[in-house]
Amino acid sequence: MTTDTLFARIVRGEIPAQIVYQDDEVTAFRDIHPAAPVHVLIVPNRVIPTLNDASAEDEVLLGKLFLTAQRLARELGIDQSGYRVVMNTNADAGQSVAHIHLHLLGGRRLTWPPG
Ligand code: DGP
Repeated sequence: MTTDTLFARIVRGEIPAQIVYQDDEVTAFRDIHPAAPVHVLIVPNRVIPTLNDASAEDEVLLGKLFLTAQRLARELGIDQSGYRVVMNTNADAGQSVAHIHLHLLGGRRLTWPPG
């Protein structure tokens, strides 16, 4: 499994990004093409290419991605107004980086269903 994804390079500090949170397991940074006033990507530091590749061993890590989104939503002031957490998988969903990432979106009224 490759460890050299674009997001792994951001995690390692080799590519600049506006990091809003980082610990030993997860990193959160601003999306370079924000689709909403708040648009943060939350990634595991360890590469899992797609959700299809996750296993029971990743259960706690996947939960941590969501709890990080919850905390950042609060810290960024969108927890009460509302926010969306999305993980795209493979081509039909538009996944463009093979390193799983949660999108945390908020700060405006989001439409549903997504396109
Ligand atoms: P997805 O389509 O779900 O794979 O989302 C990938 C997101 O990654 C997309 O919204 C744009 C963002 N992105 C791509 N390249 C970079 C980068 O170099 N830096 C940052 N901060 N975000 C990036």
